[in-house]
Amino acid sequence: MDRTLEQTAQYFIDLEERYGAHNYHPIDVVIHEAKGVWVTDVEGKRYLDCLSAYSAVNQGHAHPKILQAMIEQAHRVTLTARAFRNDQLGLFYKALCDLTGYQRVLPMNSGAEAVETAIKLARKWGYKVKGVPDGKQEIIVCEGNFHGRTTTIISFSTEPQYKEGFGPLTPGFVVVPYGDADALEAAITPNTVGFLVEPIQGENGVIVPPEGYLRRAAEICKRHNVLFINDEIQTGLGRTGKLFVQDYEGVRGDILILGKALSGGFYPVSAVLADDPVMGVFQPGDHGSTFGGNPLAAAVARAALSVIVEENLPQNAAVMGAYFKEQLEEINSPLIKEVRGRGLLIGVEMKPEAGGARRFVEALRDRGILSKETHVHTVRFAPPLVIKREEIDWALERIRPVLHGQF
Ligand code: IF1
Repeated sequence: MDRTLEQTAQYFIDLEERYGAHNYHPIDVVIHEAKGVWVTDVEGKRYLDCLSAYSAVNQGHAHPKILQAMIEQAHRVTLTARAFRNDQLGLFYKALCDLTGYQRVLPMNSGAEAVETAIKLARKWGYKVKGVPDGKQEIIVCEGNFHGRTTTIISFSTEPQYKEGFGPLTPGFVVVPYGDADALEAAITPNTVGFLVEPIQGENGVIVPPEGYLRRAAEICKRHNVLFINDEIQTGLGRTGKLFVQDYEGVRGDILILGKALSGGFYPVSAVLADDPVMGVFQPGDHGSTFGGNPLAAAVARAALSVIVEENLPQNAAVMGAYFKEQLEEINSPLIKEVRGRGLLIGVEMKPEAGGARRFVEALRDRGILSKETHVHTVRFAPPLVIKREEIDWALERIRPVLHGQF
């Protein structure tokens, strides 16, 4: 089929390369549209999406219920600013609190903004409630953490590239090994106000901590009057087979941070959840955001939450994820070092002699599977939670030869 230049992938790649900042090294697939687990590129090729925009489209691309909610609200009003009230925000607050059992919500936009909000909340709580002198507040974080890209957040990253050249960095953070509850307890001082952790480290390569780690960490935090701050921006809202990873161990973060799938990928929506004793330290004027809690975001998020519940997505992620992971483990390729994950958050770490995950990701793309490498050697598989078994089987037929190096 003859295509005009403007219909070729290369045309769009060249535009991005010429005019865009080079802060990413994307896989060269130019997506034109998407529905459910499938995406189609500008040349009509179809792919099964095994990244879900880093777990932002748990509900599947272009979910009709969320789309409908967005269109209807967009026709009414999209942004009022928090100088005034609107008829969507309170409904969103209630839906999120009813679903999670938390008493209060602070709505933001990006995940990083929600993490920054949680950091400010913990520091303020430490100062006003725990009595830590202002400026002395400490927050403990983990080796291998990923919580976003703002200057404060990368200040406590342990990934040199994420922080090099971005100084001066924000002080007040203490790094401990991930998965080591004893190291956490040893790092606590009278000035410690919070422990910020991902219950499964996504960007670090889908690192699942030892069984009981979250429970022990939460107990240690309680015993030392330290806020347990659980970042479930990537792992939350059904991704790992329960609504939240914290549910596996009966843990309840003093602060719970959500984002990504909170909007089903339609709009940047994030939120910080806490109960009155913590959230109550914020007074009018302490914190805010132009778009945070806008009526369009609230309407979209309410629909996104109802899809997760009505379509029983956590349960589907548990069943499909167990099957997907078991099948990946059975591939038994000499190039695979380990298959890790929970629910539909799965990482396949290749051995160093395999030459890095990128070439496998590109071979998978050539066969119609979209995935992404992380930390050089790990291929991440995280399809939308609406995926069916026959779609996983379709993917496995293409994944098996590639992970055997047959390409
Ligand atoms: C990129 C991956 C990276 C997150 C957790 C907060 C945020 C994220 C646990 C910040 C965001 C995104 C960012 C994006 C790629 C992706 C990602 F882990 F999901 F794969 F980078 F590590 N907490 N993760 O995972 O949320 O501000 O982006 O909305 O920066 O390349 P955000």
